[in-house]
Amino acid sequence: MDYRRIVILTGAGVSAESGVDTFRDKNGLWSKIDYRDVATPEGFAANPALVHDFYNMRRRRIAELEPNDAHRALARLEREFSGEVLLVTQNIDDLHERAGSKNLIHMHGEHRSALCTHCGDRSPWEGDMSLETPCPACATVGHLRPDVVWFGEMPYQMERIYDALRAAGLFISIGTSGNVYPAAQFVQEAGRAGAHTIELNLEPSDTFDDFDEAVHGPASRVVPSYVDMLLKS
Ligand code: BV8
Repeated sequence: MDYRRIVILTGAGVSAESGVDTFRDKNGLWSKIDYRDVATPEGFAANPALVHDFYNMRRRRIAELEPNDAHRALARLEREFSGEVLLVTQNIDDLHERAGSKNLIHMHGEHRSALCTHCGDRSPWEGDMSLETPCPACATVGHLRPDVVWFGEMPYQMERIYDALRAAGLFISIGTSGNVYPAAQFVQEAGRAGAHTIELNLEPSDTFDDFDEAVHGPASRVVPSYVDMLLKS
């Protein structure tokens, strides 16, 4: 198993044991609120205050939480693996960074970032945001939005991600249900380019059949043991 380059995709499941809500599980976020109202440009145009409340609530919650053993094991893999490790997350939380991951892409944006729809500036953001909040760069009011990728919008750094998938020797998918595209299609992209593909998830995902291998169980258990195995091999 001589993998030179590893690409890892994570979803909400990697942060579940830290207390971050997932989206599509029984008591997931989308069972409490319609994603069209809070995670689409149309929803934001129709009711920006509702969307700001939704992301302000999640930003406050995530600030109280800590990374878990799965986040820490992935940071250790990046530090100790002799080859290249790229971590692509669909999550907007900052638990991977707080666990020490550096080579990281937030393809769906970050809750600790603000995007101005007037000047296009993206700035680090702490605390609540509202329609009255002036843009840190152009100072205009009423144009600030959470810097997250909503449905119908183009995810971030897609070229860099596709280049890495096509050069990967190993593709690992962790804590994602395989419902949302283009992320759900990454396993096929990597597999087509010859990568070995493995799913580490609580249960089989909707793209389970696309993987060469799978280990099912809580991320805080299956990720550290898989990383141990990789670093020993
Ligand atoms: C785009 C915002 C053009 C931030 C999110 C093709 C076919 C069909 C539809 C489409 C298609 N192409 C595009 C679409 C439309 C759409 C889409 O996919 N719709 C779906 C619903 C059908 N996609 C888009 O609009 C995307 N943009 O396509 O642009 C384009 C096309 C090609 C190439 C480039 C561009 C934009 C999508 C981004 C939307 N924004 N979030 C936020 O508020 O957070 S998506 C949202 O869902 C989150 O970001 C999240 O990451 C993503 C996926 O959810 P998961 O992370 O997988 O979470 P989920 O709850 O579903 O699953 C959790 C999993 O963890 C479960 O499997 C569970 O078993 C497991 N688990 C739970 N606990 C644990 C665990 N595992 C381990 N341990 C545990 N303890």
